[in-house]
Amino acid sequence: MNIVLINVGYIQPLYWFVSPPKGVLYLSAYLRKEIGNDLKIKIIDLKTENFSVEQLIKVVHGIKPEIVGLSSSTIFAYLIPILSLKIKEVLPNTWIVLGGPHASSVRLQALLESPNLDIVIPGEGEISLKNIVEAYPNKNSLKYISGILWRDENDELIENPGELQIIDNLDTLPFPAYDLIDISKYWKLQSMTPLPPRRYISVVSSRGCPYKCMWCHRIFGKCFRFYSPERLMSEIEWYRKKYEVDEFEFLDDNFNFNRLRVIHFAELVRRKNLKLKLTFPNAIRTDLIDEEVADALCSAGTYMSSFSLETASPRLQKLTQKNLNIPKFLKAVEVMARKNVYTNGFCMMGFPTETEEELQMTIDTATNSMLHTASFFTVIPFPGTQLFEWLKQNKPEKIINLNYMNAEYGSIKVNLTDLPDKIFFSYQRKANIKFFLKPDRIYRILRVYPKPLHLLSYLPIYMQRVLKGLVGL
Ligand code: B12
Repeated sequence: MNIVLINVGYIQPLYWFVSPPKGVLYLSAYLRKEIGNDLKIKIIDLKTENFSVEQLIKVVHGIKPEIVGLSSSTIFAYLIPILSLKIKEVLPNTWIVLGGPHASSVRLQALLESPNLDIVIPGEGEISLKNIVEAYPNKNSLKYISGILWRDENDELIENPGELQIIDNLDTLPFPAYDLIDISKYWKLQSMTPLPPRRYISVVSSRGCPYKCMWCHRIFGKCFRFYSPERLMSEIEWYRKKYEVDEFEFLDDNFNFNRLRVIHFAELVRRKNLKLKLTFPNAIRTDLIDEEVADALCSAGTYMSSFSLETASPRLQKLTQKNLNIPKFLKAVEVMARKNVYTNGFCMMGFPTETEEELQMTIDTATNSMLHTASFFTVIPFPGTQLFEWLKQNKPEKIINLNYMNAEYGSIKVNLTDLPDKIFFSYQRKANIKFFLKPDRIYRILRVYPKPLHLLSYLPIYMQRVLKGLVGL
């Protein structure tokens, strides 16, 4: 049997961050392990291949797969109806399965948006996709796979009862199938870590997060499941040997939720005397970092990490259920910065009911912190989040005309506050200007940033943010 898994999306002119498509890499490895060599899997990452729809269909048609899997976030979901239509036109018996963030966000809606889509898997995909592969070509037997959504032979949309089956023990997962992509293509592109292109592998060592931040999607649920330190170490050693890399980028939901795991992992790195370079552009819950965890992270090789403040307003921390301990956040950033870790901050501006004082509070707190760089994102309500539901109930006018197409940072104008647009957006300008023009910050960035000249490549993004603020809406 042939399967094609497509990572949907394109690199955008002002947002060129690309990450190896770990969703389809995990799925492929699992299918290979469970089903064996009868299965031939082809991964197509549209972001690196940059195929037009016609080129893509030609490649897929040439393979004649029984199943095509599409992996998409909501911002590229506009491509799903056209891709599934064109695939069905040339391969009417092929099942088209959608998974990934968009599927998890909109669930049944995805089948309504794309009349040629057969199946939606709203969450962790390994076990359900394996069950689907085993069910092919008997559509009726899909009714036995719990938690999936599908279209039957009569065009009826069906939501199977029960939860998706998930992997309880992540140590049992095979290593992601990096051999099915050309990893060197990603080494020439900007990864999620704001550093120059380099040889690296990106690692997801845990799934799920018990926190309840209202803007977040919980693709992997609230239960924190994780690789044991030994498993994490063996995966890293495998990559070092196979790809000759010593740099690893972590993209967990919450890498340090279990502090003992971090400490034990660092101990293994020390015992094996590995010289690793670790970055955490996404994976850290900052107020859980104490001195010992900071030491562990740094001794294991951490030299860059993002720290998510989101908002400095205690009221909004509570309302949004992030419940970050702000003094602990600031302390942890300081500890890491003093250890020469390049610290990048994430802030969110524009929560419903957010006031000017609260916006200013976030700007001041970030500016006066030891963060080297920071992004001041606009709050975007994605379907399927608690934030989206809150708006549906309380301020439906704010979401009525939202168009997520290409809604990466900076290119979507959403103002969920009660402030006039002009005032709200002026705070983002203020944030960038105040934060980045602080003289000691520029000095500190240049001192710690591994390749200062590379910073010039961020100028277009930075100028875009500032200019947007300057000219208002
Ligand atoms: C790495 C990352 C990025 C990278 C790369 C994203 C990419 N599309 O390649 C970059 C930096 C580009 C990025 C940017 C953004 N991101 Co982002 N990002 C992530 C992050 C942290 C990790 C993704 C990952 O590798 N996960 C690990 C793999 C194993 O999981 P997975 O891909 O979800 O795959 C599993 C299941 O989803 C499913 N599955 C996946 N694909 C398929 C396909 C089939 C056929 C099946 C059956 C199943 C299936 O099975 C897989 C294994 O269990 C996630 C958070 C998270 N925890 O996932 C957010 C996340 C994906 N990002 C998110 C957002 C909002 C964004 C931005 C829009 C933010 C912004 N405002 O600018 C931008 C723009 C996105 C873009 N251009 O695509 C949201 C997506 C929400 C949505 N509904 O689309 C997430 C979920 C964060 C969150 N918790 O809310 N992001």
